[in-house]
Amino acid sequence: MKILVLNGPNLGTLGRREPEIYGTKTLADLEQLLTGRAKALGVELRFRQSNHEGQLIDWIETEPSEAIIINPGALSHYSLALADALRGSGKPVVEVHISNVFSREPDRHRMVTAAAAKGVISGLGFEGYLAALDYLAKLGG
Ligand code: CA2
Repeated sequence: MKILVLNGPNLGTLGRREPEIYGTKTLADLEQLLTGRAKALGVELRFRQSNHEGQLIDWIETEPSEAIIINPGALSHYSLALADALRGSGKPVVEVHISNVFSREPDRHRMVTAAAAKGVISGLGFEGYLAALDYLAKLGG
């Protein structure tokens, strides 16, 4: 089984800013953590990060995978285009947020892309990605 792991705007600089919200670990640390778990599960992961909405949509449309884990970053709160692409993929999607968006500013409580996901995990840090991976691996495909 192949799972596409997408991270959206600003997540390429994880670990370098606002550590009180996002922690001190980098995107490379996250990828290493997930790769370890994926090996144990017998799942193949494909990692992509972009600051651009259109690039994320292109990957959703073209990257081969049976399921998607996505942290759309702030695009979660307003991108109907990204929501359409996720819905259009017909694949099981789990949306992950490192921080608990519901304990933050009201603008972050609006979750547009979440409606296109099977489920959403918010506030568990990198553990949220691991939980998403475990769940999707169980679904198989
Ligand atoms: O909690 C999350 O994972 C977020 O998706 C992160 C997004 C934010 O806009 C969402 O509301 C929640 C990106 C925040 C800025 O990215 C940074 C990355 C590294 C260091 C500082 C900020």
